[in-house]
Order: sequence, then structure tokens, then C-alpha cells
Amino acid sequence: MGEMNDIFTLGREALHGIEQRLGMSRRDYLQFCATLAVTMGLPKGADAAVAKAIEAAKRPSVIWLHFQECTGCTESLLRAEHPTLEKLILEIISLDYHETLMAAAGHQAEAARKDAMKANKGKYVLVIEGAIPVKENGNYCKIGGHTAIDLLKECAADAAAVIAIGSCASWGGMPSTGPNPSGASSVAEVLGKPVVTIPGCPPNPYNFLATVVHFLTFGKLPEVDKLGRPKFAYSRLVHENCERRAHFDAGRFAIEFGDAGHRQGHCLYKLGCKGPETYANCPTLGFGDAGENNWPVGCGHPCIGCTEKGVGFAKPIHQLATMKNVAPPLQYARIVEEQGKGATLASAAALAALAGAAAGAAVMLTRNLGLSHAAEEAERAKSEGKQQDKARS
Ligand code: FSX
Ligand code: SF4
Ligand code: F3S
Repeated sequence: MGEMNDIFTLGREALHGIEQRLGMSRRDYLQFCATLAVTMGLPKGADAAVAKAIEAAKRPSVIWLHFQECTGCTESLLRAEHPTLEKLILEIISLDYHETLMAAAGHQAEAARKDAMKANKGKYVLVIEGAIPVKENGNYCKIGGHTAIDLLKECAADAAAVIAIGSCASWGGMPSTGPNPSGASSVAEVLGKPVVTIPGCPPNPYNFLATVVHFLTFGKLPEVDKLGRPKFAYSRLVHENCERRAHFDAGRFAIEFGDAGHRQGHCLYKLGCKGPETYANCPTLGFGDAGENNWPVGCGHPCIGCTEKGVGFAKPIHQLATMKNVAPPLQYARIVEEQGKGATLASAAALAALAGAAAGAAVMLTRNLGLSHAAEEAERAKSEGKQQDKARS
């Protein structure tokens, strides 16, 4: 009950204030905080800390720059229902510069950016959407007469935190697709230092929201992996949490779009699904608050690996994914571990035998999975031919 008490110790007045500010009921607000805390993988009770931080924190100033991209990142944020972007802008962050959403244009807009940077020097969060073209001295992307390279460097110099949102800003994304004529590069490459990245094309807005709220709650950005991705969102393969995984394990695959397997929700691996080599929380989080299954595989399309550098926009869409884990672990931890007993010779031998069998099985599995579409089709035609012959005789 400790955690329950925590969340209920939030002052009624504060909650009433939140009700007014965000236009959501107390219940919805607490639910929203709990969802964000769970998204971040925070321990029990953290929902209260999140709620208190949002309630009390001065809204951090956010400067949002657009470079080479499609604005899908912003669009996906606009589709986040809890809270709507409008509430997010006005109540959780102070979005002082955003080219798509601001009414100002031209010199007025430039002035707004400079003013926000000056007023919040060393404290603002800089969000970059889009890749930065570096070929021809950056001439492929200019805003207000400045190259994306210069704008990024200028705005990053006094930022408290830099977040690269979307795959374009995180690692080049779509604009960097070979032969990458403009030299589209990531934020980290241009700044020459690591930044937090929220890849995805577009990324899930909750991963961005959770990152900002983490900053608000704890005064620092969340723990990240080697590619700068928050671990709470990118530490599991899509394949690990996919609702079609049972079909994969049972060898039931869709072979082409619209076939019986596809209609029955079978695994999309043979259509090129990159879930087995892509780290993201899409299957567990879903998109657009439209209910469960609202993510690429849930809608019947293979994952293209949009969050994964070297996979999305790099590998052909229908190329088979590289399997990272083809076999289940050899051994699961016991629920109650016996103390003080080393492995006996017999158990070591049994384990070694198991390992051999598993390796063999893995090779077979990989071979089977590697059957080309054409070979599969030929096999199918052959068996159908045999059946027809049978029926005739
Ligand atoms: Fe588009 Fe964003 Fe893709 Fe890129 O999202 S959805 S091209 S990741 O930068 O606008
Ligand atoms: Fe899901 Fe794709 Fe893995 Fe199949 S291959 S289980 S569709 S993630
Ligand atoms: Fe992207 Fe794959 Fe998720 S395509 S949105 S990482 S399911």
C-alpha cells in the first residue's frame, strides 16, 4: 500500500490545479502518469514522482528544429491522445520554437528562436527532427540563410539537453538511403558527441513524452544504449514481444500478401519482417492510442526495422531478417536455486549434449527459414500438381 499512499499524498489542491490545467480528470491524470512511469520501466511508486514533477515543474523551454525529413515525427506527436499535443505544448513543455506549429514566419520566427535561446541559456531542451546534409558545405538544407549544420551547432551550444527525434536525426534515416546524395548525417555525427536518440519513422510519441518527463522528474535524461536510445524503449527486439511470435515458433508463415497465412495473422518473417533484428517497443506500446495491435505487424505489414541503423532504409524490404536469437535459452534459472552445489560431470556432459543438439536445431531452423520464396513456391506448385494428378487418377 506504500505506493498507493504515495500517489494519494498528492495534494487535492494540486490535483485540482492539474485538472484545470490539463483538462483531464484526476483519475485520467494519475493513469497518464502511471502509464508514463511504466513506459520508462520505473519501479512502483514512481508514478507519484512523475505526477509531482509535472504538477510542480516549471515548464522547460523546448526549441524544435526541422531539417531533412517528412515531419512525420511532429505528426505522430499530434496524434498522441493523452495528453494532446496542445496540452503538452502549453502545460508540460514550453515549445518556444517549432517551425511547423508556430504562427510566426520569416524574421519574426528567427527572433523567437534567438529570444528563447537567450532567455533560457543553458536550460532549454533542443529537439532535432531530420537529418543534416553535410555535402557541398551543407547547402542542401538552409533555413533563414543558415545551413542546418550551422543552426544545429548554434542551438546546441547552450542547450541543457539535445534529443534527436526520429530515425533521420538519430542516424540519417530515409534521407541517408544509398547513395545518400546530400550526405545526410545524424545529430551526433555533426555535433561530434553522443545525444539521446528516439529513432523510428516516425517514433512512438510516448517514447518522446516519457523521455521529456524523465528529464522533468529526475533532472536528467534516461539511461541509454550505445546508440543513444533510451533503454526503457529500445532494449527488446520487436520479435520478442510480437503477437505473431507463436506462429513463427510453430513455422506458420504468410508467404505473400493476401494469402491464407496472411489473412490468418501468421508470422510475416518470410515477407521480410525485420522484427528479429530490430530493437523497439512497438508491439507493447502501439501507436496513436487506437487500441491494441495498432503497429506495423499488428496491421499486417512486416516491420521494416525503422528504428535500427543498418536495417531500416538500408536492407531491401523483402530481404529476410538476420536472426539474432534462433533458439530458446539452454537453461532457465530455477525458481529456488540450490546453494553450494557445483555442476557435476554428468550434468556438464548433459548440458554439452544439449548445447550440441540446440546448435544443430538452430542450424536446421535457420536453413528452413532461409528457404527462398521461389523455392517455396516451387515446392507448393509441385505438391499441388501431385494432388491434382491424384484427383485425376
Ligand atoms: Fe519523417 Fe521525422 Fe521519418 Fe524522419 O520522423 S517519419 S522521415 S524519421 O524525421 O519526419
Ligand atoms: Fe512478429 Fe516479425 Fe517476429 Fe514474425 S518475424 S514473430 S511477424 S516480429
Ligand atoms: Fe518501425 Fe518496425 Fe516498429 S517498422 S515502427 S520498428 S514495428
